[in-house]
Amino acid sequence: MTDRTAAVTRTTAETDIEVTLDVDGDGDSTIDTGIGFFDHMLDSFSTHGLFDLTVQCDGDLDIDDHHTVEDVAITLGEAFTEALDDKRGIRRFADRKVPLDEAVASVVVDISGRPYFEFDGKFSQASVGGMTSHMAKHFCRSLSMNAGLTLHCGVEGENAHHEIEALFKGLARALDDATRIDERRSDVASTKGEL
Ligand SMILES: [Mn+2]
Repeated sequence: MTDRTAAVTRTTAETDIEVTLDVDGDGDSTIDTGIGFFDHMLDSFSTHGLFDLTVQCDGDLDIDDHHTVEDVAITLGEAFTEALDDKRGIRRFADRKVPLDEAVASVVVDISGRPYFEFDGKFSQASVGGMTSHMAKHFCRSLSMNAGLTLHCGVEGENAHHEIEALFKGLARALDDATRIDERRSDVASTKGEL
């Protein structure tokens, strides 16, 4: 199998981002976005998806967390698109439910090349650390749009730290499953012949 890696840089007036990704890694990460809780979530995503991930973001946190979280998701989505290339042999579909104490997140994904996003649930507190809770939903949407994912997420609980962390873990596990190579499949998992 060829390497499934990517290195993507993205610079705008709002953020300056470098992401490297190895889909077939072992969960090593170096993350610095300037938002401690967001770093914790990306570290968790790497650990539970067994993705090697570096994220360096210099964003306009003097305004708020919006551009930083959104643009990291866009850049990470572009990295998945680049790393998965023609998506030959991948399982494509996956679903995971992950609990964290009272919270449960569900993630259903199709690496379809057809971006579509649905979200069911609310976060119990408005923010966690320096991250606005609704930006966790926006992260998933932006990842979906830029990695070409059909993505359905849901979350319930009483503690937003738990809710968001369960969501990132569920996203990691579902994407780990969906990106696995099925050795029986020599082509692309689509009757169209492409994804
Ligand atoms: Mn935590």
